[in-house]
Amino acid sequence: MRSVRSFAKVMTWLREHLPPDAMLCSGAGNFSAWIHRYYRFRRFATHVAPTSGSMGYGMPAAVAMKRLYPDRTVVCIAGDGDFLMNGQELATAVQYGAAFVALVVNNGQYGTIRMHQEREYPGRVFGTALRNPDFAAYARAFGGHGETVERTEDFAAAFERATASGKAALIELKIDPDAITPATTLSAIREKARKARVT
Ligand SMILES: Cc1ncc(C[n+]2csc(CCOP(=O)(O)OP(=O)(O)O)c2C)c(N)n1
Ligand SMILES: [Mg+2]
Repeated sequence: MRSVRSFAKVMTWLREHLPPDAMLCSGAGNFSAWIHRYYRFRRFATHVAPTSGSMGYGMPAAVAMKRLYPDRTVVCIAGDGDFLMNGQELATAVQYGAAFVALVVNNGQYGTIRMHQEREYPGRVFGTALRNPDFAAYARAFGGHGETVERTEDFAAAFERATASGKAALIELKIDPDAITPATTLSAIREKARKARVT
């Protein structure tokens, strides 16, 4: 399966191309580590995210922010598990003409939980794999704009098309499930945990 090799490059592209007053909305999951590591917030109160770490927050937040600030760029960044908790808010976005762009960071899993599983019980994976829909088709079914990006270099054009559509838009980013944090991989965490268990 092809995948976006560098989510870091996607985030730095956004850092360099979004206006300083752009609003980023996100929920919870390991994907958010890339926002904190690579994006640069240049205005007060431009990151709308839950201090409680609740998943599903980004989509309704993005609808609200685009309604409050129709002239600003609003981007929701969601994990695949995160998005599926409130992705149906696309209906509200389309109904009220809230044209923001949602990025769905699809690694096919509840990555945060899988990371904890590998660290505490290496190789013992339970209930963290996700069977996902075709996210782009899902967005189009609501009357929004939907695209799938499988290569890092295709992101910029997809983002520009999504913005130019003038509709609520979704871009699915296919991400390598092994790329679990900006600094390490699932395989490395598993190996480290296995070695620590050998007595
Ligand atoms: C409402 C809610 N349910 C469960 C959790 C526990 N939880 C934290 S992160 C996570 C998985 C996130 O998966 P995903 O959105 O796909 O992001 P990834 O870690 O894969 O990048 C879960 C289940 C939570 N924070 N909020
Ligand atoms: Mg995920």
